[in-house]
Amino acid sequence: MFKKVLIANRGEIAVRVMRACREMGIKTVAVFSDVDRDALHVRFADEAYCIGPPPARESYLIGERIIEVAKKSGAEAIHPGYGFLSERGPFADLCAKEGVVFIGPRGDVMRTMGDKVTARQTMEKAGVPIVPGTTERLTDEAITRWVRDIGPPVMIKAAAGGGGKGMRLVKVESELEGAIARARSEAKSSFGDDSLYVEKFVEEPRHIEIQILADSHGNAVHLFERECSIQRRHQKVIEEAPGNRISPELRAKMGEAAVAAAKAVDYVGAGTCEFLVDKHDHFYFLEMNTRVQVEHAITEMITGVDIVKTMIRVAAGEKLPFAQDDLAINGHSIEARIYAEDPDANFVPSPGEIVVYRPSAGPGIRVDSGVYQGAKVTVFYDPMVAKLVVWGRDRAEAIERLRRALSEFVVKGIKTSIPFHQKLVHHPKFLEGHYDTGFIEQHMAGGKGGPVPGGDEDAAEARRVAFMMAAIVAYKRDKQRAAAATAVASGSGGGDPWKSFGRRVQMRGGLR
Ligand code: MV4
Repeated sequence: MFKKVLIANRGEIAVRVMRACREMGIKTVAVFSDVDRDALHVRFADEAYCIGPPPARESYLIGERIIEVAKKSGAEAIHPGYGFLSERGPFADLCAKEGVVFIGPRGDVMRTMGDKVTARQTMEKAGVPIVPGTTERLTDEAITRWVRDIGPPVMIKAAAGGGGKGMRLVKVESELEGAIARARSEAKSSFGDDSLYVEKFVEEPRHIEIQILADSHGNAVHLFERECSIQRRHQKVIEEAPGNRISPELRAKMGEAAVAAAKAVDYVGAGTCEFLVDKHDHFYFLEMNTRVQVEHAITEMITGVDIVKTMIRVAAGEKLPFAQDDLAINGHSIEARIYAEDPDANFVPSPGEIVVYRPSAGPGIRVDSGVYQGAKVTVFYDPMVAKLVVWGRDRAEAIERLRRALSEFVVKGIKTSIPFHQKLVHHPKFLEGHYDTGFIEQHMAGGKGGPVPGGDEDAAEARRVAFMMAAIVAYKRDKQRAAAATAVASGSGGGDPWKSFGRRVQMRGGLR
């Protein structure tokens, strides 16, 4: 087993990975940007290295620098968490070349799944049902012909896309020409690749995903499903495991399909197959996420499997410690993602200092968080501050506990999405467990954002970028003032009221 692992991430997932490492007797190395000097993940690590300025592309996304820290610190492996470098094929390749173990699948597997057209071809060959549509990159003429043949409604999607970017719904043929043009230009500007393909539109779908784990000895298992249909503008808000109204037969079929998907690409590590499930319980492969996901914890709660420890074990070459028949569902789990956003002001980011922080606790509660009382939430990174995860013997008990936990969670100094969650967990449709991906739009006032991305999303992105630009200006100004005023005390521990496991190191010379 590895003796030391570098965690190339921040926030709650970095802390989550460090907890797995600490249980396994593995030393941890954190990396951090200038603005994260006092972040929880830095305090949690046995050692921590500053890797650059706040914008991710100048710090958390610089693979070469992170590998340099791995070598300098003697870490044998890198865990990428989610986001940042986690699904970048070139980074996994670079790790392999530099002799550092990447805790995740190979770069070529990420590329196969990252390109939606190649992924569809691969799944079709493996016998995994895909949404009816094309498995080639198409010219405008070919798209038009295909849509005339099969008839609307269809979805035009970017081959390089995913998560809803570069996607257009075409309800009538007259919309086609404009939709193709907009999808191409959005795909070009977002991904630098304007290749498109077409799928039949699945009406009122549910988003059901299957967690898989695979080792390098040819073994793969699934850990059942998660129901992730409650999303707002392609951002998940609530997830449940197991799903609602999923029959044992459907569960078995979807699980087998996900394992077939993993085996088709010689997958190693933790991954997730996303499916759309229609009204008739037909399911269709949508995409595969080749990383550990935010919502992995609810699967841990119902299976008792530590997904993060398992991904570290298989990355070290160990066999999966269980077979499919060893796995079963116990109870019900729900996650509420708590964001630093104002639900009463159209979910604008709400950065600032967390003045009071008192997370929920007690029976059936797990809180995975990257913050603490006194910590600052900036606009540089994802606004999720905590995951509130509950477990109950059945769904009714899980909901009781979620309501209780939401009512006792205290965050002051910033606005959070907690009030939105409180409304949501009292909605009759939620209580029935009878909902699809249209839930927030149809049932939650103020949760604007349709099933199809449009100008709204661009506006939200523009607003986020504007926030970040303002923050960079303010950050530089504050830094200059601080430098002029005094030489800053270095190292950790001195007067620190919070437990820190290790030392923070300011990289010099080669690094910055
Ligand atoms: C679809 C679809 C209906 N039909 N594809 C949205 C994000 C991206 N991963 C795929 N998405 C969708 N693709 C076909 N052929 C509906 C969606 C969709 C959706 C999917 C999962 C979860 C939430 C969603 C919200 C709106 C639309």
